[in-house]
Amino acid sequence: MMSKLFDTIRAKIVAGARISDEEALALFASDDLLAVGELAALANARSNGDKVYFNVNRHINYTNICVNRCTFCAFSREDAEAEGGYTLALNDILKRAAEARADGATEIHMVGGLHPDLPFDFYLEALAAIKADNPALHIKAFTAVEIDYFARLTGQSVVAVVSELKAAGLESMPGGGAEIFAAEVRRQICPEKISGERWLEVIEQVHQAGLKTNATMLFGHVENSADRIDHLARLRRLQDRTGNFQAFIPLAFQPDNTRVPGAKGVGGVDALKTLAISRIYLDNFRHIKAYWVMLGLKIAQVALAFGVNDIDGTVVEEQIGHDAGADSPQQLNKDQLVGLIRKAGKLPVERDTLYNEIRQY
Ligand code: V47
Ligand code: SF4
Repeated sequence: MMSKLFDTIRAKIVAGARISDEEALALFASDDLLAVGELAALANARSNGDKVYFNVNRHINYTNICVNRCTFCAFSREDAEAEGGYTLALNDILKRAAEARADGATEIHMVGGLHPDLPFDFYLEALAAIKADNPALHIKAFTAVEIDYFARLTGQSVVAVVSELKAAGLESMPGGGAEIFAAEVRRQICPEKISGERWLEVIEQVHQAGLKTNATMLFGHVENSADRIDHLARLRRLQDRTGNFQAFIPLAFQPDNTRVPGAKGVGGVDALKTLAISRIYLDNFRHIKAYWVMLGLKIAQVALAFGVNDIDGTVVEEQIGHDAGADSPQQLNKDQLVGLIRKAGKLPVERDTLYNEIRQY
């Protein structure tokens, strides 16, 4: 029976047709990890060949103070008095950006908590100052959650907020804050956060403003397979309308220091299956990214045989996953990324944020 499922899906991939939600659910139910992975590898090879992308980037998390306090988040703090609470001054941000540029970075990935007191001008000034110092550095910053927060903070529309951020130097957005769209799951893991519907609505407006973004899915907490498929289905529909998603990034939940009852984190089999099914289901996403910070280097490398064609970047300073117990390194250098990809039998390609090729190795 299962082999019929795999035959049907293989035929669809070859014909460029889409799999249904029921077929995706059946893949999640299958124990044949290698068969799922092989289909994902086929789908990936058809659009990306042997190429695996990475970039040289640096993360800057400007504050961990956040009014939301999602239960899965070990990074956030209630206020400045809480132990470990911090907010970077503009100079600290600029120092990090200057170091990134000196290290050959092409991208700054900048996100943070929803700070109760920082004015919208703080973010505009940070963008403008980074750009003034480093005109060639691409700034990928803020999630839909932050954009919605800025809109509420300023009493402006999403369109107006995005246009000010763009004018100050924002060039694209990462994919965070999506978590799992289903309301019942959000009620348990991020009751204060904007709804899944709002996340999609904000991103649609960002796409209409001409910015590319990524999309993520936080998996391995309280959600089930149907919730994951629902999440993928909503992303596939939005991508049909805008085409401005670049990469999809399943984020493996890290449970340490979090407040999600009973959540154990993600095993290697589930991680690989989820990446593979994402590749097969999201036929309109060109790039599926294995974020090594959350997956660990070994699973991220093996994922390259399971439909993944992007292994993220050098990262340099990561708080969100490591505060929650991720046992990956803080940073990788270019040689390590190239080595990981090469030893998986793939062709390492350094890219910029918009997937222009910088160099093949
Ligand atoms: O939105 C928070 C997640 C996200 C935990 O777009 C956690 O290129 C696992 O979105 N365990 C931020 N995940 C990170 C993110 C990202 C990372 C790398 C590349 C890109 C990209 C985007 O991290 C949050 C949330 O979903 N997160 N806590 C945790 N305990
Ligand atoms: Fe705040 Fe984001 Fe952490 Fe939620 S995941 S508590 S919104 S920093």
